[in-house]
Amino acid sequence: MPQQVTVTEHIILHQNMVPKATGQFTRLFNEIVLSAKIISRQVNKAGLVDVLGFTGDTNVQGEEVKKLDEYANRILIHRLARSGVLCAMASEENADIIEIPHGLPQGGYIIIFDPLDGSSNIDVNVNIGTIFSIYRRVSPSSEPLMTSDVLQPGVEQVAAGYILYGSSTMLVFTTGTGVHGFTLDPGVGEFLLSHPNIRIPEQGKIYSVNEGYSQYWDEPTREVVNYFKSSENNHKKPYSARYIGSLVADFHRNLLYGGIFLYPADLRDPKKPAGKLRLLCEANPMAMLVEQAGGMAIDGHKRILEIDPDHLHQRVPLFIGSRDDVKKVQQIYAKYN
Ligand code: AHM
Ligand code: MG
Repeated sequence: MPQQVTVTEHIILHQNMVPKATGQFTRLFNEIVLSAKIISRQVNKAGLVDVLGFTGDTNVQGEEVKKLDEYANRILIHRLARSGVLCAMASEENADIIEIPHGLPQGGYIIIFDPLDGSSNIDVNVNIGTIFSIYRRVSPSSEPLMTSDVLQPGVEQVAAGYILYGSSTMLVFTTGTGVHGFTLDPGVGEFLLSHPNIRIPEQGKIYSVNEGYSQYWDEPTREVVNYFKSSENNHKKPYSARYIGSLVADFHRNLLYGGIFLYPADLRDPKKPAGKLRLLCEANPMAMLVEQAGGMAIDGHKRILEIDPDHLHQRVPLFIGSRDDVKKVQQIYAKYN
């Protein structure tokens, strides 16, 4: 422990390298870290205290809200609002932009988060995660916040990351200078640097997709998945299928081992031709992370990070992972244009 770098130490060291650093980002990050510890503690107690099951409410996505979803959302909103450096927040669980309560100090950052991703796994003790994405306000602080401050393309993110509640709790993030992973040491209650400078292998051996929906896929998606399953691919043998159904866990495994995660467009529901995952709170932060680790993220054709969002809960098809694997997807999709 004495030689190990804590996440706070890491952030302070890197902030000092940024000209005109004011310490605001460090304050925001400290609240993310504290929220992660509080949520992790509650996740670990699931089954012992009454936090499993549903609250009885339905969220903005039309999904039933689990008690732990609601708990994580409440903790994040409460803690982050108190960082004193935010002008707005947005959560997967809230229909609208969340304002900073009157009387609390504000600043120039905006945070967007999915408080507890992979909810279907909560009650069965399978990995879940928290995802976050941070932007700077663009409009002058003397004027009212604009919707366009929150609806920025992913290239404008100043930081992004996730907390994975797994066999251990990990915080993985980027501030634009590589991807770093920290593991929570429960004995001392600190996140310690365990995975410095993560690089995703250029080509993987794993594909991750919910293949149960294959009858609803479009032609290019079928060809893509057949490619990874065939022995005619770059790898010369079929990729292994791995799908947890928790984006954070599926992404984390592929980040470390290499591979591709797909959540394609789904023709089941004509109102949702863009698949299930949300651009702002899921696809963009993961896209920033994967690019910082040397991988790629596209919607089939274009870079996720360059998509101009038009609403808060916009969905997007997502193909993300090792560079060569995602490039292959792009080539296959281009044939169908
Ligand atoms: P959630 O935010 O409601 O938990 O939904 C997102 C999750 C992702 O973690 C995961 O990749 C995906 O939904 C799984 O969806 P499906 O069950 O359709 O495969
Ligand atoms: Mg989610």
